[in-house]
Amino acid sequence: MIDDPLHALVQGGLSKLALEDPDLWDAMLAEQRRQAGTLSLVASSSVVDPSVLASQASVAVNVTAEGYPGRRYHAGCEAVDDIERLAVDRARRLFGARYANVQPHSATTANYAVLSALMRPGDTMLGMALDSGGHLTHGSPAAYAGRYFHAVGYGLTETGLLDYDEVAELAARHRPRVIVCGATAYSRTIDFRRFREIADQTGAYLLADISHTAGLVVTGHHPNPIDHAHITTCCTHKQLYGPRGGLILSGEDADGAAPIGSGTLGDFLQRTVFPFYQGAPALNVIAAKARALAIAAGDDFRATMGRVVALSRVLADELASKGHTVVSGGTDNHIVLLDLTPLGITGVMAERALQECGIVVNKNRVPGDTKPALVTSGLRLGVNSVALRGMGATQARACARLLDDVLRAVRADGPRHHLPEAVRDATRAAVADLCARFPVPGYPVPASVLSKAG
Ligand code: DSN
Repeated sequence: MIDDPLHALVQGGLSKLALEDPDLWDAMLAEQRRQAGTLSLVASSSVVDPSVLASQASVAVNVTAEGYPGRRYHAGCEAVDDIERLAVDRARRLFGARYANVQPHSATTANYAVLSALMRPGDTMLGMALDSGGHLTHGSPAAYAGRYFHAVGYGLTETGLLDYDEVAELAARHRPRVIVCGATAYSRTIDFRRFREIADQTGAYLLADISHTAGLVVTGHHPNPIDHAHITTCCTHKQLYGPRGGLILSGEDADGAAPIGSGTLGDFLQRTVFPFYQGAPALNVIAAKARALAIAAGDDFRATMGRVVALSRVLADELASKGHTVVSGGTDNHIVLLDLTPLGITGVMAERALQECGIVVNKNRVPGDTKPALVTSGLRLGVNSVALRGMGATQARACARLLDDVLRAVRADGPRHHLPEAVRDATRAAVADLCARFPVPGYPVPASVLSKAG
């Protein structure tokens, strides 16, 4: 028996859950087994360290604490103030930022807080178009940003590279209040300095959303936008391997004048999150953010990010050498975007066929795609999770082989897909073997995974 309240509480909770709520327990167990026994190549996901998981399962969840450390609207916040201060300090240090706000519930929330504080409905913003690799919050007509603001979208050149000339031309023509840079399905380096030049020439605020590349940024594998953008946002669950949540950061501009109202940009951003956009923060999630940020400052994380870049390149090169169409001609980050048009299958067919084999990916529109978002002509692959599992170039080549086998074997059967049984079984066996040999560090390997491995 472990005699400390943190262990006792969580262990007691798990025992109670197993006993009193078998339906929920079984579903949670099934999810843990699914993750252990499948190969996740979902670019927007990663895996939290068990200590991040434990931080989120803490009693900080019970505290209502509107406001900020030392200035709360509720009593009893001394310990959670320390938790939030730790998270803020760690975020600032990790990104080299002067200002950090760790309260946003997600990067979507962070983006909308910033956009709706900087702009009035109908004001103009310029962001990467969703079809070119941007995010819903960057101005898609399907989302709040595109509905409430006059959103203009920029895209890619014919060779699939971000079209900075188009950004400059659109900025000069439309004079946006905010330019958003950052992407969710773009595999190349983003030149934040160039974006800032364009923003300065046209009097716009520059917002960099680095949700997808935050881990590469903090380890020096991708340029850091902190001192180029006025404001930087990111989520903590994609490449920081943290809990589901967001951050707002600012560098040299943080001490400049607030866009609206008194004080500095940093003061403005504080007001923007609370009371303008959010109520009470989730302090247990902030505890988990603090833990993830500490891990992201360590050598193991740096090594993981090194593997991310290396794995991704090998995956892109191998797939290209097997004749697949890699959008943007390759990758500089964790993303490999495939255009499946030459194969005569849709993204959803490929996604489902791969899932049958234990490989989890997501269908994604590609530049110029004419298919709807739930069908698509492309697949987005990402290597955050497999890099954490310790896989290297050899395994990246193995993954490319498996992907190639399945993508070449799958056939359109009306709107459905057909995958020959032999390909499915062989791929499943290879996936099970990889999963058993490369478990997620700190996660127990379920017996069901070991038994399927060769
Ligand atoms: N932004 C979406 C993605 O990149 O998949 C979901 O987080």
